[in-house]
Parts: sequence; structure tokens; C-alpha cells
Amino acid sequence: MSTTAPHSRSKSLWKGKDRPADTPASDFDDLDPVITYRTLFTQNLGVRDPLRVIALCDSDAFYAACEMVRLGIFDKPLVVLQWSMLIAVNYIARKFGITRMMKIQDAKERCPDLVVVHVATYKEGEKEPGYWENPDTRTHKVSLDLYRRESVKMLQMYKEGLPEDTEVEKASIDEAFMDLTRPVRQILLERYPYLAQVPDDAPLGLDTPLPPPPQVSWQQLGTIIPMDPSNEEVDAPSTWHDVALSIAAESMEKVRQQISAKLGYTTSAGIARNKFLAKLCASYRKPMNQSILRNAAIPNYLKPMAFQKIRFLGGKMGDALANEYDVSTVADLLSINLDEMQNKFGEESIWIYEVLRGIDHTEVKEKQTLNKSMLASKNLPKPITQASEGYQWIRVLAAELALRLNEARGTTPNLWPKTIVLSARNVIAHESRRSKQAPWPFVRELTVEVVAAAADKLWKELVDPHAPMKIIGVSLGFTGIEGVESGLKSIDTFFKTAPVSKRALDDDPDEDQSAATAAVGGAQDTSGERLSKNISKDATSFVCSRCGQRSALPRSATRTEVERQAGLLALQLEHEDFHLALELSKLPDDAPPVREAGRAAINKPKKKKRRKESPQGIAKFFSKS
Ligand code: TTP
Ligand code: CA
Ligand code: CA
Repeated sequence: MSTTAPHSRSKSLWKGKDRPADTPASDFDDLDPVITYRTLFTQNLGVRDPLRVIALCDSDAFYAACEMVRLGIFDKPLVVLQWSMLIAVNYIARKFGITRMMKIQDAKERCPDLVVVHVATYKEGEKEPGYWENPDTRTHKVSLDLYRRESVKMLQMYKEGLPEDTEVEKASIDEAFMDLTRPVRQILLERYPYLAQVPDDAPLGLDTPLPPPPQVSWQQLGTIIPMDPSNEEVDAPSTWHDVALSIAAESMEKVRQQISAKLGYTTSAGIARNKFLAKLCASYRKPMNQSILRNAAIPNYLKPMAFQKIRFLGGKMGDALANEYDVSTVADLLSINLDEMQNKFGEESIWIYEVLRGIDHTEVKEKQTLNKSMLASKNLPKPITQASEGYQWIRVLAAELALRLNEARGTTPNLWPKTIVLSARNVIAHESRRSKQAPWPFVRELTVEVVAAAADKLWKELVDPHAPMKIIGVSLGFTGIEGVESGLKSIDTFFKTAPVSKRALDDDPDEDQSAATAAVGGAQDTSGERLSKNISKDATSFVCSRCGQRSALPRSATRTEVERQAGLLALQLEHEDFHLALELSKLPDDAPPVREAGRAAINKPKKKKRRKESPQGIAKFFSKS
């Protein structure tokens, strides 16, 4: 039984003159590791699995593609505009030399037939975003809902279309990482059943290297990044890792075709041994393509690359490296040994050292798909100088939030936020951004009106109508969004709701909880079937489950149904303020920042002011200047 001598190939690749004497011989040794039966049978090698296969799939000209599908336009140059900026350019338009950073006028000059689509916007008084004529930043707010929705569909298709056991991690609105290591190993063992058993004559038992793999035929599997870009004829015998890559490539090709057929979006993928390399090679040849980076091709692929093009090495860190060593390519930096790098840039710079060698041990991990917070914000083109001017924007933001939460509930039913937060940037006041929050009551139907009513109330608390103001930004958000299974308990402690419904009458406490639709929602239901225990029969008062206090609406506020609903909601919110201090202390400290561009993170409640620590070690190269 013969296997390729370990490391031989990678070593020969690095015999070039530029290989510095002090670079340990082990730099690229793991490119062709010996794979034994033990390796194959060990299930939990994790990120150090030598047969690890990762893919990154990114949609081509994503926003433009969404608009093309929406409009049914597939054969024309098209760009997506946000105010006067191009934010996405389809590949037909790119042929005219149109790029993202271009002004719309310049783009039209290059291509008079250009289809120009302005992103959808929210407009005051409208429940849903739309494509209006001449949207104006003074009166409209950008909506990315369509792209978010399509992104969710695509992610779903990856999950359904790839073999079971594939880990899928959303990486951005239009891309996802997949860890195919486990399913690929399964398929490998099915396809080559002789691997499933250690042969009787295996000299080292489980530690015997696997027999030589079959030569992989890469046809139909994508673009193979050559081992030697100057001579594509140069190739090497396949390794078992290549076989694994080819199996992953089959799965990726299939799912990408499914997405294209079902949703109409073309994608480009990169397939390699880790996330860093998968992401890097996904753009090797775009669009509609997948590129495969075999281990043997890694050195020559990385070496000539300008290291400042590598993600995270573009900014200050890249500049610091470039200045320190007066170099520009990855190859140049390979001469710097780990000690030296760590001395200069801190312990953590080991990741740079590794990335330059094509090593990345970051896991692909499915993040909680639901964002625990949701924020709608607007930078105002014309500052608010009177408190009354705020309500129009609140309605716009409320419409966006209501739509987004309801949509999220479409994929994850029973999703509910804990808190509603309103914040405003007042450039006159001492404190530039202030926010107010209130626990979010459990209403059965989340409408724009309900969200706006709660936000209006917060606005009144936040903004003193008599004080001078120049508010340049307003945002409205939900935090602590959870599925009701876990969330209801906390909601339940807010408003002890045990609706008098058939289910609630059952003795099963879980049933009781799932049926506990709402405090206010129960009251909304005029049939009386779901009236909450804590809300009075006539739905004009409620009893707080925590302090037992009854709060009642004044008679004047109960003349109409709408008045009563809004009044009761306001009353509950008001009462909950009483308990707010306690709840605030329970809010997670690490609420994830909202990542979409232009969306500021929700202000966390101010705790004790922490002294700002200056970043240490490598961190200082990433801090904002
Ligand atoms: P990208 O994936 O960076 O770009 P793209 O999908 O438009 O084009 P490519 O085929 O080269 O991948 O971004 C995805 C979407 O995110 C893009 O369609 C629009 C949006 N976006 C912005 O709004 N502003 C930006 O600066 C960038 C980079 C993207
Ligand atoms: Ca893209
Ligand atoms: Ca992308």
C-alpha cells in the first residue's frame, strides 16, 4: 500500500529562492497530510479535520438581481440606486464599465439604455414600502425588506438543498458559509466502501494511511485554480482531500442550480479547506461560477496576492505591516517569523501569520437566525426643531418595524420582542443621543398603529417640547426578540395572561402558554373568548401580575373601541415603566449590534460609566481613528 510521502509536494513548491532560512519547514506542511483510517473514523476533529471542506456562496449583483427578478427584466443593463448613489450594478451593466462608485449621470452617459431602479422606500402613512416616483430623502426612508426577504429564501434553500448535516452560516445579506465536512465524509465512505474497514493486512492498524485515492475528474464541477498559474499543465495526483472537495463541489453545483431555477438568482461559490480561503476564491471568477482551491494550489494562489487585499488586512493593520516591512505581497510577508510578528503586533497577530499561510481555524456556525434586535432608523435631512414634527417619522419607522417583525414571524412564528426603544440624536442637547424604552406588551396583532402608539408615548417622554431641539436622527427598535416558547415566560410575567379559551381551560400548562395570545390582544377580541384574567371584563382596566395593582382607564377614554385599545396599551406601558428599572438590568449586555450599513446600534441603557480602555496589542490596528 503506497501513499504519497507526506509533505513532499508542498515542500517542493516552497523550494523557491524567496523561502527564507528562518521560516520553519512546517509552514505549509499540512497541505498534504497523511490521512489514516483513524482520521477517517474520527468524527469530531472539528476545525483541524484534514478532510475539512468549506464553501462560501455569494449572490451575483444581489440587489440588482432581486430587482431583475421582481421586474422580470433579465436581458438589460440594470442598476439599483439609493438616492443618487449606485449600490448594485448587474453584470450586463458592468460590461459598459459601470461600477458601484459611479454617479448615476456618468452611468447613464456610458449606457443610455440603462434601467435604473431606486430601492423601495417607506413613505409616511403607507404600511408598506413601495417604488415611488422621485423618492426624496426628506420624506422617505430606504427599505431593504425585499432583499432581506430574498436573502432568507436563499438561506433556506441552502439548508434544504445541501445534504443533511451541512452546517450553514449566514455571512451577509447575500452570502453564506457551508461546512460540508460531515456529509462529504459520509458520501466518501459510501462511494468508496473499501475505506470503511481497516484491511486485515494493514501494517499499522487504524493508523495505516489510506490507499491512494482515485484521480478526480473536475469536469462540470467548476473552475479549478491551477497549481502553477504560469503553466496550467502542471498538476499533481489527486489527494483524498481533493476527492472531498469534488464531492462538496457536486453538492454546491446542485444547490446553486436549484437556487437559480427556483429563485432566479445566480451565485458564485468558493470551495476550499477553510472559511478564509473559500471566501477568497469565491471571487476568483464571477459571476455564475464556482471555484475550487485545492490544497496544492494554495501557495501559488496566495503568494503573489497583495496582502492588503485580504479581508482585515486592508486597513490600519495592512498599512502597519506594509510600512514596517516595506512589502506588498503575501510572499514578502512569509519571511517574517511568528516571534517577530508577535513582538511587533502582539500575541494575537498569530492569525495574520496563519492566514498568510492559508490557515484558518474559524468554525462555520449557524448563528441564531433571528436577530435579537431590530432597528429602523432615519437620518433626517431636515432636523426636527419642534416636538410635534417627530410623529410623522415615528409612523414611518413604526411601519417598517411592524412589517419586519411580522415578516420574521412568518418564518419563526411566535416571535416577540421584550422591549421597544426609541432614540433621538439631538445635536443641541448636551447628550447627543438619548433613548427611552418600555417593555413591549403582548398584543395579538402587531399593527403599525400599535407600534406607533407605543413610540409616540416614548417620544413624549424623550423630547421636552419646551426645550430647544435640533434632532437629526430618530430610530425605533425592538430588543430581546425571542421565540414565544422561551419568551412567553417572560412576557407572561409581565402580563399574567391566561386567556379564557378552550385551550387555556385544559390543564396542560404548556398548552396554556401557547394559547396565551395576549393581554391587549385578548381585550381586542370582542367575542370575549380570549379575555385575559388580568384585564377586566369590560377591558378598561388591568391588574399587574407583579405588584397586583389595578390600573383603570378614565371613562372619557373608553368611548370608542380604538380609544379604548390605545388607552389600555398606553396604560400598560405606563405601568410597566414602574418595573422598568428591574427589567433593564436583565437586558443582555451583549445585544448584537445591528449590522446593516446605516443602521446604528440601539443605545444600551446606561450603566455605570466604564472608563474607556485604549485598545491593546493588535486591537489598536482595528480601532477607529
Ligand atoms: P456584494 O456582494 O458586495 O456585491 P454584489 O452582490 O452587488 O455584486 P457581486 O456580484 O460582485 O457580489 O454586496 C451585496 C449587496 O449589498 C449589493 O448588491 C448591494 C449591497 N451593498 C451596498 O448597498 N453597499 C455597498 O457598499 C456594498 C459593497 C454592497
Ligand atoms: Ca454578491
Ligand atoms: Ca456579498
